[in-house]
This record gives sequence, C-alpha cells and structure tokens, in this order.
Amino acid sequence: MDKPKVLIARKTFDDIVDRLRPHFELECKEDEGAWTQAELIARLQGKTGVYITGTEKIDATLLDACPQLRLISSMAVGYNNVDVAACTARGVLLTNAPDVLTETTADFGFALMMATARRIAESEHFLRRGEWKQWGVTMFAGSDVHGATLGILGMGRIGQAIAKRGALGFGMKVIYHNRSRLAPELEAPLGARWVEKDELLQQADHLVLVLPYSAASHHAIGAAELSKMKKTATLTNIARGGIVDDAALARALAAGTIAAAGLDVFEGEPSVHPELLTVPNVVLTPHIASASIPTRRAMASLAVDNLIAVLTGGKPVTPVNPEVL
Ligand code: 8YV
Repeated sequence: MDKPKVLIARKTFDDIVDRLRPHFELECKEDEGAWTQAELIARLQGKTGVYITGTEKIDATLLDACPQLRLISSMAVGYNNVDVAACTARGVLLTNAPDVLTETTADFGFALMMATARRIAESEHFLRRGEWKQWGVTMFAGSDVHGATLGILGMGRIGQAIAKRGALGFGMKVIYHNRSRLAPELEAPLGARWVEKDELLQQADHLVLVLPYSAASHHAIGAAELSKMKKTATLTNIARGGIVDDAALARALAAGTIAAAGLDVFEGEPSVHPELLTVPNVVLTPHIASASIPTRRAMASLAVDNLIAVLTGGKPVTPVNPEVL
C-alpha cells in the first residue's frame, strides 16, 4: 500500500522530520520562509497531512482546494491562522502545540517587560550611535520591576507562568483579567487577584498581554484603553498582532500617554507600523518568544507526534477540534 503523503510546509529540524519517513511520503520546504498561498495549495495536492507553523493561512478556500487533506498539524500553540470552523465542517482535524513552549515564552515575556521598563534597548542604541559622552543621574532611568504591580491580560498557561516569575521572583503584586477566574488554589500561591479590565488598566505598572487573538480580542488595547493606563506604565505584547491597535500605540508612545512598550508581535507582521519604528520608547522583536532551540525542537516534535499518531490510526496528542474524530 502506498504511504500517505505529508507536506512539511516550513523548514524544520531534519532529525525530527526524519521520524516521519518510515510512515509517510514526504515533501519538505527546503529553505526558510513560507510558500505563497497559491504554491501552498499546489503543493498540498494529494497530501493527507500537513505540518504548519503559526503563519500558514488555512481557510475554507484552501480546504476546498485540497479535499483529501485530513490533518493539519501546527507547531504553534496559537491557531488564529486556521479557520477551525471550516476545518471541522469538512472533517479536517487540527492539532496544535500547547504546554511545551509555556516556560520559554514566559521567560521571554518577562525579559521583554524588563527590557522595556529598564530601557535596555533604547540605551543600547544610544551607546552604539556613539552618543554616550558623559554619565548622568537620570540617564535612561526607567521604572522598577521588583515590587511593582504586574497586570496580566489573559491568564492561561503562559500568563500564569509570567505571574509566577513576577510574584515569586520579583515580589510583584499580581492582578489579572480573564474571562474566567483562576481556581483559588492557583491564585493563592501567586497572590493573584482577578480584576475588571478597567481596574487592570488603571492599576498595572507593567501590563503584559497573553490572550489569544479572536474577533473578541481585536484591538483589546486601543487609544481608549491606553488613556486609562498610568503615564509611567509599560505595555508588553507577546500574544498576537491585532490585539493592540499599533497605530494608536505608536501615537500614545510618542505623546507619553504610557512610558514604554515591548512588542514581539505586530498587526500585519512581518510588516511593522512605520511609526513604531521611529519612537524610541519601544522594544521591538520579531515574534521570537518561543525561540529557544530546545523549545522549538519540542514544538516540532509534538507536531510530528500528532502526524504519526493520527495518520497511522491512533489518537491525536493535542487536538484542537476532537469532535471531528
Ligand atoms: C510560534 C507562537 O513561534 O506558538 C505560537 O502560537 O506564536 C509562536 O510560539 C510561531 O507561531 C511559530 O509557529
């Protein structure tokens, strides 16, 4: 019997991909970067499974053009690039990669928040430009992280891991807003308190966004929300572009509505709003929060586990829409 055909739509770790070879006939993207949508659809012809990242767009048009596709295995935890309802309607299973990236992503979120509060990138650029002629008492003086109020919008696994770092490592007071409250036994060790969104905006010294992107979270932080924050506050977004209105944020940073921002994700990335590139009080990174080698390997490995399990007749490890099974 012919082996099922699987497309590896993004270059990934060769030794991990090799685990698929005994089971499947593979076609692999050989270079970095993504195929165009038309090319992705062309390559998917005849494929039963596909390995994707958080950037490939899987929509009804693609699914209708690839009727033999049964499994979409993503190495990302977030899946706003996939139309899950369209998958489910066509009996296509989606699997994602939760848990394996939680701690690494929380490390990065905390690092980005600290870099933002302590003006690390801004001062480094100043030094590289050769502008450091003398030391000054308030030169690049920022705000403290230890003992400050950490606000978290979206208190899932990554939000809780950031709260743990703040509360236990830096003596921060933790407040959060989420659709549902954490169980008391999860709140207690962090001293975390659920608050309304407005209170979160008003009280946080450092606000970190860790909520999934959806129509409901589109522009959850815009001009109105930014105007409720403290002038000394920082905003860190490691969640998804589109949760923040980047144009409004650039204006708020220029006007001093808030002190600074750290952004790992952008609306329409890899494009970045041009005004964000010109304001000094923002730290910009190219969507790398989960980018440690061990974690990227674990994410790839989980995606491969899902492909092998599902397409050899087993149970998915981390299904998003198990109702199709
Ligand atoms: C990924 C992410 O690096 O997992 C996610 O949702 O945003 C990142 O960890 C990216 O999507 C690549 O798949």
